[in-house]
Amino acid sequence: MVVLLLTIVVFSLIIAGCTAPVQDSLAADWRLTINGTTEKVLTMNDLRALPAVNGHGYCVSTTGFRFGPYTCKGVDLRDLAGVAGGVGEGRQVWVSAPDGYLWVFDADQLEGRGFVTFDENLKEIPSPPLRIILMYEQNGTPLSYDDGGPARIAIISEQPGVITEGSAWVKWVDRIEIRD
Ligand SMILES: Nc1nc2c(c(=O)[nH]1)N[C@H]1C(S)=C(S)[C@@H](COP(=O)(O)O)O[C@H]1N2
Ligand SMILES: [Mo]
Repeated sequence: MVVLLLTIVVFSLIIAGCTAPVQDSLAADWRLTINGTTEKVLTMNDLRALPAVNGHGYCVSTTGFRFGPYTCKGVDLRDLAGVAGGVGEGRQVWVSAPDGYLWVFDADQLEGRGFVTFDENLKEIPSPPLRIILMYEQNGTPLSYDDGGPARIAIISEQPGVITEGSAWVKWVDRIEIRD
């Protein structure tokens, strides 16, 4: 009986060891550098400890391919900038990733304005209030590498069905800079 129990325990540990850590190490090895008036480096636990926002996200690539709709959870970009001194009047936020990809958000966009938005038929619609977040959960699960994880920019809205341009959805974000 004891042997059987031990066998079960050992096998459970082996199985857990083979499945869980892949996703875990993606997040565990990740660091986010935020450069403002000061510079801060955050871990995934630090990111998750900041106030979380939820919303609907849906984007389209330049080729017309749609990604989503998703429910998105993350941290407002203004709160992230706040960690390193905040976004001053009229400044920009530069968001980049290890592959060299960079996207710049202006002061208006940080307030959720000035984005081009589409309905599900890709017909342009007036933009509702939006929010830029650094997303770490998509549809209730940690963001996978293929989806741009562990952390990716998402442009979210309160109501579903609002599509934004995919180019702003920076994948694998590891650096945020506040610039003039
Ligand atoms: N780091 C990074 N993020 C990125 C990109 C990229 O090349 N690198 N491409 C952007 C563009 S142009 C689009 S449309 C979306 C979806 O791109 P995908 O089709 O390569 O997933 O991700 C955006 N985020
Ligand atoms: Mo794109």
